Amino acid sequence: MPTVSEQFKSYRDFASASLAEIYGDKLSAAYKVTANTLESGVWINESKKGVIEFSWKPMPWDAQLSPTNAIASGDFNGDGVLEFILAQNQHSNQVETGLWSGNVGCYLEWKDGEFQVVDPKDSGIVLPSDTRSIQLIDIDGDKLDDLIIGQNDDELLFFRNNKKK
Ligand SMILES: [Ca+2]
Ligand SMILES: [Ca+2]
Repeated sequence: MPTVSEQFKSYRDFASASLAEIYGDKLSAAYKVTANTLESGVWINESKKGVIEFSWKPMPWDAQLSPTNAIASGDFNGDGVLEFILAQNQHSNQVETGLWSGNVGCYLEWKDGEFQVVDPKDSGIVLPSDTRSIQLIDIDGDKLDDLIIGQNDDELLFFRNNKKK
């Protein structure tokens, strides 16, 4: 809605406006949907013989700071358990929404049935832009998965897994 920037001269005016003030009479004709949760998380398969069952496990608060566009999982540290790397943020929103740049990506380990957030200075994974995709690929032929990360309107990023064999 390009008219929003003309209609509201400050972020304060926009932030304090009601939906009716922003959308006017178009609001009553809008298609409405509802969501039960907006959290990022995983479905855990807890099926037993003859009984299919999944449980929902939301990711920790750190992972909820920005929308997640892609997730890669792999045993990046070689301990036999999967880790998760989240590509996050969104910079292509409409003007009334603004940038969603709440996180620098997220690296999660799984320990004792819970996600553990690994600090970016320890994981080496820093993705502050609008990251949209993650692919695992062994770039250097050492049989360890490395990462190629796609960013919206920006260069590709390569992360080499430097875990010692
Ligand atoms: Ca692991
Ligand atoms: Ca490699």
